[in-house]
Amino acid sequence: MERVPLERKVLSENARIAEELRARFATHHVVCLNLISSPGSGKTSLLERTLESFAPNERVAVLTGDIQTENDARRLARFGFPVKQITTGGICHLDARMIERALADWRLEDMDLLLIENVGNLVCPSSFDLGEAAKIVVLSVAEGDDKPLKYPSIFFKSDLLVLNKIDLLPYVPFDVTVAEENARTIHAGIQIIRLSCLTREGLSDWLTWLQDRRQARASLAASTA
Ligand SMILES: Nc1nc2c(ncn2[C@@H]2O[C@H](COP(=O)(O)OP(=O)(O)O)[C@@H](O)[C@H]2O)c(=O)[nH]1
Ligand SMILES: [Mg+2]
Repeated sequence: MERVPLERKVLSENARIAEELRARFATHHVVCLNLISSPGSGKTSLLERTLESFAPNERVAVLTGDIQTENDARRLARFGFPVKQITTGGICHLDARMIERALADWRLEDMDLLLIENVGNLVCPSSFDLGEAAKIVVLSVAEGDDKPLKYPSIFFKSDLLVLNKIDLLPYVPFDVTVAEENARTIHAGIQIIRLSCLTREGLSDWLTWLQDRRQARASLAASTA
């Protein structure tokens, strides 16, 4: 009985902090992206492929969320960019307060791209705004082409669907056309990139998408300067 008002209060407090974060990202011209997927779809792998493609002077930083362990931060720290693990200790999503705390000793002036890997979960993270410019949903072909219909909220709220592990298509009953149709049934304007973090096929499309978002932010900054 008490649950609904409490949930509403938590979400409105989260929305308030997220708006503050969004304003800070705008002031410092930081593009913040929130990567969401089930456990194991390839979020950390996509970040590994992304960071390894960047020159050492790229102004990028990563926050990675998990219920337990620092494993992902260790995997990502080897590329030399600032990386911080947020361990939620049982909570199934990141919230705006966690991001605010994690950023407390980082200078937004020093970055123009902040990549956030959310806790592996297709449901809860979709309800918590982190002040990001865009949510990105990663779905791997091992998960079934019906997932956009089963978990519509995250597909509805994401600007981009990364369809990962396409190298496995010969081995799994996954119809890419059906998956994409399902995603577009939920969100007609969703962009879709097919890729494999293993073979790197399609990776350049993702890097171009990322670069376009950064350039759009930089142009906006220049026009308002
Ligand atoms: N075959 C294949 N395996 C992948 C690909 N991307 C990630 N993996 C594997 O999938 C597993 C989970 O990946 P990970 O990046 O940890 O997923 P996360 O839980 O979403 O961060 C790891 O064993 C990866 O090596 C891919 O494109 N193809
Ligand atoms: Mg991970």
